[in-house]
Amino acid sequence: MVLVSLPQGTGSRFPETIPRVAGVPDQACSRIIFHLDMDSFYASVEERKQPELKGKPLVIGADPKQGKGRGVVSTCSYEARKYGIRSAMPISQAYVLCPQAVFLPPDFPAYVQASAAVMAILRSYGFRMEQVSIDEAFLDVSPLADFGTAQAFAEKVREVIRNQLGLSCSVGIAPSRTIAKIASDFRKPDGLTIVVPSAARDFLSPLPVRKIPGVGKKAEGMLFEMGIRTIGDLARQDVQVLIGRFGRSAVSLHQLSCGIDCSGVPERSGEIKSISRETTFETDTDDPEYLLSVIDELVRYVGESLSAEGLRFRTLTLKIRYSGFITRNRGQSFSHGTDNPEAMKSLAHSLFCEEYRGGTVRLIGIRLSSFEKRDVSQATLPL
Ligand code: TTP
Ligand code: MG
Repeated sequence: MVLVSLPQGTGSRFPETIPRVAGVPDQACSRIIFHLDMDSFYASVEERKQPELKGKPLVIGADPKQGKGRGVVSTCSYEARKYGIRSAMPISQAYVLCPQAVFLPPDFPAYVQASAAVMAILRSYGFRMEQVSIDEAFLDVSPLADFGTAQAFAEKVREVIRNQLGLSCSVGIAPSRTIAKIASDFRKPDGLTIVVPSAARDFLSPLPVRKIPGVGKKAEGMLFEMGIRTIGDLARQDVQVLIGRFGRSAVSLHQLSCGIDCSGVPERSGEIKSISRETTFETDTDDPEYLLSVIDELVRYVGESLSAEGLRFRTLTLKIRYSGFITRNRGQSFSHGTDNPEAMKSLAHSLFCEEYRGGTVRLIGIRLSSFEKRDVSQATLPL
């Protein structure tokens, strides 16, 4: 566990308030946000099924076909990461980096089931909760009143997940959602990082700007050109200069870099509006066959989430972002809800064939929306 400046034995001294931000009441910022992210999730579920895989480099994704395979890495164990393998990397590249790794195809039903078990544990504590992906969720644990109690709570949750599910996770606790997310990533795997309000700026300062959620390769490149590499560099930059370069969104980015951030956990709207998954390529690609294989993987992923939620969808939207940052969304709706995987796949393929006229692609995504509850007594609707 990493404890960032939690005053010794003084849990009850909290909540502190962070420096006042113009126009934002102090109260809005005195939150305690908990973020949990499972460690190498798909790979850990596979290791739980086959314990003999533990300690070996393990890659989950497309078939590498002796280095000739298409498709991408979904994730890999921390042992495989030592070889430079990462999520979204072409599987052929992963094979070159570590041919002796164990390569396994994804077993989505197993991951959806493990995810549901993790989320049920988190939900059982009764805090406001937001699940943001298959393996991560935020809780607003402000009712615990101080960071010391929140730390004890996080240790308990991690122990329950380890004992009941045999899986490890990393947790960040901080005064805001964004800082909690950065904190959970700070000491992965199996880490716990607490950032009290007064330590937020010092915690963020040495981290690379890329650690800020939403700062991707492109924004990172622009910041590098300005000589900004760390979040501390960003904090020292004149905010007007940043606005000139990035627009108004630079204001909250700059405030965050100074440790000032009020993002919280939204009220659960009750109904799921969409299920989506996207992949940003390590290297932009213009290979349609490869793009289709990635679409198949994304379709499988959203399809499993759809069935875990007991839903049918009517609208599928394909998103393609080209290298020049032009983004195109193309969607189509069925007249009836369906959860048929083949229907999903063929619609996604036909949208791709309509949309794609060549050019290098940076990101591709699939979104399902317009849901209906699945009637369990009904058979799967045909296309
Ligand atoms: P992540 O939480 O991003 O990754 P992870 O849990 O494997 O590893 P970490 O310890 O760094 O958190 O994603 C959760 C799962 O989502 C991951 O196990 C596989 C899947 N996934 C993909 O299929 N493709 C992707 O590009 C990414 C990033 C994740
Ligand atoms: Mg994870």
